[in-house]
Amino acid sequence: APIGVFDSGIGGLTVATEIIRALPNESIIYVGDHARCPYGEKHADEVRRYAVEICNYFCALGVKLIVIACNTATAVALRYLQMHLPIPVLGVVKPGAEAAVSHSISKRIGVIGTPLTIESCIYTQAVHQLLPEAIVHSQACPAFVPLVEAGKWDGAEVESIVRQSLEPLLEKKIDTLILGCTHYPLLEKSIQKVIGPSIQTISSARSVTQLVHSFLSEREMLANGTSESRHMFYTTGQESFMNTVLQSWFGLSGATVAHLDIHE
Ligand code: DGN
Repeated sequence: APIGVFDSGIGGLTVATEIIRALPNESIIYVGDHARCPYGEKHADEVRRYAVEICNYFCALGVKLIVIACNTATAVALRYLQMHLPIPVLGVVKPGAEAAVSHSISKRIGVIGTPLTIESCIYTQAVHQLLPEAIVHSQACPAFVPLVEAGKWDGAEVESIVRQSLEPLLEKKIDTLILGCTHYPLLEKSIQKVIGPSIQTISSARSVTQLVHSFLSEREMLANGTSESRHMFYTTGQESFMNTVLQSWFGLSGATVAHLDIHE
C-alpha cells in the first residue's frame, strides 16, 4: 500500500521527494491543496477540516500511513487525526525539533514558520520537551509561502523580503534555525545568505523520512520491492504548476500529476 503525503501546496514536495529518494521501494500519493493555499493565515478549525477531508480521501484509497508534510496542519490537526483515523499519522514538527536539539551547541534555537504555526507555540513546546533549558526565538514569516508558490525562491527581490522577515532574529545569537514550514527549504539559498554561514538551517524533510523508515520497519510495513513503486501527485489547483515544479525544482520527470476535487 502507498504512503499518503499532503500539504497546502508544493512545500510538502520537499518531504515527499526525500521519502522517494531514501525509500525507493515505497509508493507515494501526494495531495497539494492549492485551491485552499495558504493555510498559514486561516482559522485553525478550518485548516483542521481541510486536513480531515484529505485524510478521509487517503483512507478511501487504502494508504498504510499518512505523513502531514505541513507544519501548519501538524500544529492544528495532528493529535485530532491520530485520535480519529484508523491508520497511523505522522507529523513534521517533532522530527524537526529533534534534529535542531541534537545540532545546537549554544542551545539558542530559532524557529520560523507560518503565523498559525508560530502562534501555536508547537515548536517551542517540542524543543522544551527535549531540552528544557533551550532558548527558543520564533518568528512568523507570512510573506514566504506566497513567494514560493509564485515560483520566486531566489534573487534580489526574494532576498530583500527574506532579510526584512529575518531581521529580528539576527541579533538573537542562535546557532540553529528550524525551517518550520515545508515551503522554506526552497528559499534556503536566500535564507542562508541572510543569516550567514554560522547558523545551521534545519528542515524536517530528512528527519521525518527517518521517522517514516523506523515506523514502517518496526511494524514490518516497509514495501519489499517485489512490485514497482508508483507515485501519484494530485493538486486541487493547476496541474501544470505542479508538473513544472516537480520537473524543474526536484528533477522528477515522468511523474503523474492530476487535478483532484475534494468534497466532503
Ligand atoms: N507548507 C506549510 C507548512 O509547513 O506550514 C505552509 C502552509 C501554508 O499554506 N502556509
